[in-house]
Amino acid sequence: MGRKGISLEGRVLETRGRRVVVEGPAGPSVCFLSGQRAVVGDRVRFEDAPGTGGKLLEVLARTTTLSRSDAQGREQVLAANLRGLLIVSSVSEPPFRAGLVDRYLVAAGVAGLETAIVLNKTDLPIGDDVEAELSLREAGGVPVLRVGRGDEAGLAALQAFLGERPGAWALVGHSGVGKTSLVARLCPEIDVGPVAAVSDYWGTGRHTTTASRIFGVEGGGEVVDSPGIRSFAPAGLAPDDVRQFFPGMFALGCKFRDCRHRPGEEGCVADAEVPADLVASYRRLLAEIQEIDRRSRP
Ligand SMILES: Nc1nc2c(ncn2[C@@H]2O[C@H](COP(=O)(O)OP(=O)(O)OP(=O)(O)O)[C@@H](O)[C@H]2O)c(=O)[nH]1
Ligand SMILES: [Zn+2]
Repeated sequence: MGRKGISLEGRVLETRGRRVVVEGPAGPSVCFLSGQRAVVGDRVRFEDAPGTGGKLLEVLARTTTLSRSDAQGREQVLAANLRGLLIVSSVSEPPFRAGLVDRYLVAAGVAGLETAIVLNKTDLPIGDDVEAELSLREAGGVPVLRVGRGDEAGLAALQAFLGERPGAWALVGHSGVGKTSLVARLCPEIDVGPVAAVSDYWGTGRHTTTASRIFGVEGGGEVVDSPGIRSFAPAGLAPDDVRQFFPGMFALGCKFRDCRHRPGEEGCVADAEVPADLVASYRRLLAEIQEIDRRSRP
């Protein structure tokens, strides 16, 4: 108990109700929240009390936040200080949805996060349409990584990608694309290494269901898996967000700097400079967002 009373700094690795696991200078410790709202990734000050559970003192300023709005329209922070979003999609089962990928790309841009598209289930036959959609976004600057059952090289490439980009990457994507399976493949040490040691702190065994958690990836890097984030439907986007963050569409030399690249817009170079299919995807998302935006105004 010698350290009691000393304020330490650490990072929230895992949240579960009113308790969080904080990675501090001397390893992980369980802390109790006292009024604060800490989310996974938060940098915090805490007071350690080994054995009895430490106390969270303060949540430090966040560099990035990933948020959604709840049913009452209030902002709810899902994770803090993330580096990026891994947008997980699948070749099929469920079908690849370019529109959802685009929404995530724009939402990540708004939140100041890096992005990569992870195409999973490459063991299933890939349609030309999926390849074409991916190429367009890759040409727009978004890294595309491919993984699938039995593809060890693809998995190693994803691990290397994360290892070269330290910081926490949250997995998002449609239900069934394989996020859980992917975390298990990225972090094969889950049941034996330091991650399991963290879970043992709960005193309820290893296979506990957790609200949110940062996992260390083999070879370095980190992924975040959280029910709130994985089912996070990018909402609250504004038409201007689409203009600013849609891949391959934000650095065009149109006559007007705030050009929204709608069909026939004066001085717009989008049709001349960007592949037609990407412009079409952009306009589809813009139209959807404008419609939502219009309906939400009185
Ligand atoms: N063919 C194939 N199937 C896969 C692959 N990865 C996962 N699956 C299957 O896809 C289904 C969904 O996988 P999950 O990992 O539960 O998907 P998830 O994205 O976590 O789904 P939610 O928890 O609903 O968000 C399971 O039946 C997996 O066995 C893969 O690489 N290839
Ligand atoms: Zn334009």
